[in-house]
Amino acid sequence: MFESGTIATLTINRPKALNALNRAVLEEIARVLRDVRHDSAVRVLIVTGAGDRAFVAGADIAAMAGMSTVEGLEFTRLGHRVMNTFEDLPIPVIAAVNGFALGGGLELALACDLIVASEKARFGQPEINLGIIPGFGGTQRLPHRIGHGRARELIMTGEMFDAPSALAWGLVSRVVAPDQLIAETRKLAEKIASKSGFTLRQAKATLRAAATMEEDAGLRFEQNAFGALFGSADQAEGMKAFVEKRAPQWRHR
Ligand code: DAK
Repeated sequence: MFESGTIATLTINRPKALNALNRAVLEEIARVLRDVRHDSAVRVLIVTGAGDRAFVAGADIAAMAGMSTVEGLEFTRLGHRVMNTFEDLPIPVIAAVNGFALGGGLELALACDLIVASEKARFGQPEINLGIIPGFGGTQRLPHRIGHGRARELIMTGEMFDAPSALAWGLVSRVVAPDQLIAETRKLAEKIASKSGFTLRQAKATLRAAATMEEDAGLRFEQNAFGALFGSADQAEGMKAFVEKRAPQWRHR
């Protein structure tokens, strides 16, 4: 389910199976993300789950149960492609986690820039209980977000954790009442969308470099991105507006 606009919302809509990700759902997400990438009107994307029980309860276990090695490989490739596409979107992406975010569901949230959680949210990488390990990027993205020690314990025990723990560990940036989740996430999205879209793209690319590059390369990346902003319409406008004591009128370029 996809609603477009300055702030677009992608809702994973398979509530009977707690929004578990099967091939059809992953392919649909990939299609929506292609549209988002080419829609210059969209400045922030919110991702959430349908219903009040789950964000995404993981990859579809019933569908995976009978997979051959080749099918499993194809499935994990498709999943990685979708997670990478989220991470590679040039605009900020916010996960609004309304319930269970387990396995592939937590991995999907980890591929987003920010996570806002309902007080009812429950997180975890329970794959170990199924005789597998996280297969959509969790072994790499979870330690980047919350540190190696905690990530090791969570992946090796498969234990779930709640929203206050997720906040304390820096996984989520806000925890809100369940009935306020979408409104609060939209408020955050609107605040971000009120900035220059062009500058936000540079900020996102540079922040990503912090996770994917060695520090000296990342610092050079920052210098280049910072330098490239000089000469942009919005750098000129932002500084002129400050001097003239007025709000900037962003041109998003
Ligand atoms: N897949 C398929 N169906 C699921 C599901 C899932 N992950 N999670 C829940 N469901 C379905 C249940 O089967 C049930 O369906 P019906 O029986 O009603 O038809 C319905 O959703 C409601 O669930 P429950 O009846 O179980 O509800 P409860 O409140 O009792 O329990 C729960 C909620 C979230 C604690 C429980 O459903 C649960 O433990 N679900 C599984 C969570 C989980 O283990 N998630 C991780 C999945 S593994 C790979 C690529 C990727 C991955 C791995 C490998 N390669 C191919 C290499 C990623 C793996 C994962 O994400």
